Amino acid sequence: RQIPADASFHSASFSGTDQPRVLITGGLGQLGVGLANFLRKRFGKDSVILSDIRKPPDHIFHSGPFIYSDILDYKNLREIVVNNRITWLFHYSALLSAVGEANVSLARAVNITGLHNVLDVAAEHNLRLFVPSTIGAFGPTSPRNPTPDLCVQRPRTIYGVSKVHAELMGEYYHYRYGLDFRCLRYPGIISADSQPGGGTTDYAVQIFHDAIKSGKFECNLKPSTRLPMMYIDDCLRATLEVMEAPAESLSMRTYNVNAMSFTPEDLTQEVLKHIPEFQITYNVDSVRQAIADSWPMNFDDSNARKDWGWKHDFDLPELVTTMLNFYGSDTR
Ligand code: AKB
Repeated sequence: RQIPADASFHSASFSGTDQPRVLITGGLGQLGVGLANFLRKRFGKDSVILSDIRKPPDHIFHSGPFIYSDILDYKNLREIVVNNRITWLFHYSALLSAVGEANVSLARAVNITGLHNVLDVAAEHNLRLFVPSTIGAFGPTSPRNPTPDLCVQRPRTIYGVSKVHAELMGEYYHYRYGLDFRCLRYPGIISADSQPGGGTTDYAVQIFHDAIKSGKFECNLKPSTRLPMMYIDDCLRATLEVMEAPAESLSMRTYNVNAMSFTPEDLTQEVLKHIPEFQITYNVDSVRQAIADSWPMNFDDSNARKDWGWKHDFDLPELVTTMLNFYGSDTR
């Protein structure tokens, strides 16, 4: 692997006016397909390649370029970047918080070793690299209400540890080699057409499916558990906005982004406005509850708002209306 010995190659082959050629890793997770569709509207269908190690469903395979890519296989990754003249890489492969605790060695391989491959290929080929981080990069000793960008980060999950590692490694490669690394710490992301898998904030997606399907939902967090959340449209827009922001506007390379904070109780009250017969019960999962209790309750994203003009569109009422409308069952 050949990483430049200094930062002199910085922006040698990419200028902000070029149309990017995009690769998305971990493309069949909660966010990849939505991001691909969003970027394809902006940059053209063939400019955005979705990749994963899993076989895509037909509708995804036919909606635009899809390729096999294993982030643990450095040569495979490099071949894809070279053959497709990739200039922007969105690295979405990761095991999330709850599933990571159930399989620490796999989480360590995917989230840490995989990131090393991605950083090296991005540095070697002068890519602009986006890596999502998370509220999970904070822990019980971080200030939780609100949580600023810069504070103590001592997460107690392998997911959180791997994300702090990603933030620090990306920033190190930026300062050491000139890598154009950009990172947002996402709150829990709520999406209608794609499912999360193995996260602590998943309840806030599942509740809509179950409310529509059966009018009932069993929640695995306590009613008073407050966590930062965001609707997927805001998440995708924030991601593109930070990627397009002029480098001079970025006073740092890892930003908190936020939209709202709510508890299962708050969310239930809002769902009840649409489905008065909705019923929630609680069956707390101790692993998820311990994780949630160590995470931010409110996220301070004032630097993102100040530096590159971040502004969310969806608060809780719009989120609930949109999610229920998506399933065609807004009963008002
Ligand atoms: C999880 O719950 O693990 C993720 C996250 C907040 O990073 N959704």
